[in-house]
Amino acid sequence: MDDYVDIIVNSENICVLTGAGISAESGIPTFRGVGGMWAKYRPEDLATPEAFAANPRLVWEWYQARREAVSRAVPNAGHMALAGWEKLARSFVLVTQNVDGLHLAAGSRHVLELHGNIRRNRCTACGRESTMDEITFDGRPPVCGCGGMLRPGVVWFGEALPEAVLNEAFAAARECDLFLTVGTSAVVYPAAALPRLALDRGVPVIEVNTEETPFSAGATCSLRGPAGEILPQLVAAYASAPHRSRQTS
Ligand code: BJW
Ligand code: ZN
Repeated sequence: MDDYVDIIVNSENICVLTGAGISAESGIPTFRGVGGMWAKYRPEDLATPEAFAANPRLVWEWYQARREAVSRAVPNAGHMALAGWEKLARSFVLVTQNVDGLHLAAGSRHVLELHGNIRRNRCTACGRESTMDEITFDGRPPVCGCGGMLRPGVVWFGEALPEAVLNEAFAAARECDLFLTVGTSAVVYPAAALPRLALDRGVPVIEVNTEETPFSAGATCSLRGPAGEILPQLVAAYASAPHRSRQTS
């Protein structure tokens, strides 16, 4: 890591892409890899519009169980470190694939939720949005005031990501001078295109992950370990750089 501290501390416009791995230390299971949810469930059985149309009850049960885990979870040292980093950098955009809302709970402000938020619902008929606290789940898929069936407010395979949010994420990847990927297997598009876009511009891309990923070999630097341990070290180095201490004192 020491070889890359200079690159990190001299960066001012930072873009970070996070995935399920950053919330693993808050007790939320990842999708793939060791202990991942999809060792038990096939994504096409649960996270597609087709799966929902075929068996809305099964999909709702899965999401309600995950919502319970999310509502018990609190941000960990990795989330907190990113929230602190945002306060130190000139520009800091936090793009997340996570639907658990833990970056906002940690105090991060410039958060782009690419895949929606599990705490929200959307009516499949009128599009009205509601929160998870506004519904009761008695085993049957809940229904909107208009009579339409509600669905979780997340993005499933084959669905478009929210356009304005995605555009802002691409702009951040095009404008940053440092890009970090944290706790993502980097296999789901279009999110996985963001670090590749930064690399193609010659911008350093630092990966933080407990395991090797398909992106590791191409990354400028791959830091192997838990985000909750590595991110606080990066932020401490960033905060204590001599030129930055002068600016903030
Ligand atoms: C730690 C750690 C610790 C553990 N510290 N690290 C072929 C090529 C290109 C694209 C496609 C293709 N075929 C199909 C597509 C498109 C498809 C796609 O990318 N598929 C690939 C799988 C091939 N993409 C889509 O369909 C997207 N939409 C789209 O393309 O629309 C086009 C369109 C345009 C216009 C009109 C209509 C359509 C949508 C993708 C939606 C993804 N949705 C999900 C579910 C969200 C809801 C929910 O939560 O239920 O999003 S899938 C799931 O994967 C979830 C995640 O956000 C996403 C990414 O996973 P993530 O975050 O990387 O987690 P993991 O588990 O994979 O990795 C965790 C990592 O953490 C691991 O590496 C661990 O090692 C590490 N780790 N502990 C640090 N403590
Ligand atoms: Zn409705």
